[in-house]
Amino acid sequence: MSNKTFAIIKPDAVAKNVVGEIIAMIQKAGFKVLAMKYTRITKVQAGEFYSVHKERPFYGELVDYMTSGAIVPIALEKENAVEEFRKLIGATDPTKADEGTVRKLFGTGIEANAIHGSDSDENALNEIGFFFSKSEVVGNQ
Ligand code: IDP
Ligand code: MG
Repeated sequence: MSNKTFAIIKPDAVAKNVVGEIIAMIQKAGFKVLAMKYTRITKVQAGEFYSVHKERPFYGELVDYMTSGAIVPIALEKENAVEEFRKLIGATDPTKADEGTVRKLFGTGIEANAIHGSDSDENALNEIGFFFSKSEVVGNQ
């Protein structure tokens, strides 16, 4: 089992200037940052990243939203990382997320929900590879 997961602080949270607060929450929860950058992606990249959702009605809007501003992709490590991180971020819809979760605290809607978290070990490794080359990830040198 992999102990890695992948996060993106999404454009709404970056625009709210809460990147530091979110990273503090992630670190306080015991995750080690393996790689991180402040960047922006193209529509082609966003479309590829979210290609599993291409048949969903919100796909086009999701691509527009994820390319609307800066994002902060982060590779993370912790025991049982994928499941632990999904607990830390809360439900997709911030109004349904548990108190104290990242999405409850910082999300503004079902789309602009502040943060992404991988949903499986396999996807975590693929998503880390989508944003970072092997040598950029701590421990992979
Ligand atoms: P997740 O991020 O909690 O895993 P997914 O179902 O994988 O949720 O959806 C990916 C992203 O697509 C969500 O985080 C959110 O930004 C957006 N999204 C999900 N459902 C909806 C919707 O019903 N309307 C608009 N955007 C949505
Ligand atoms: Mg998902």
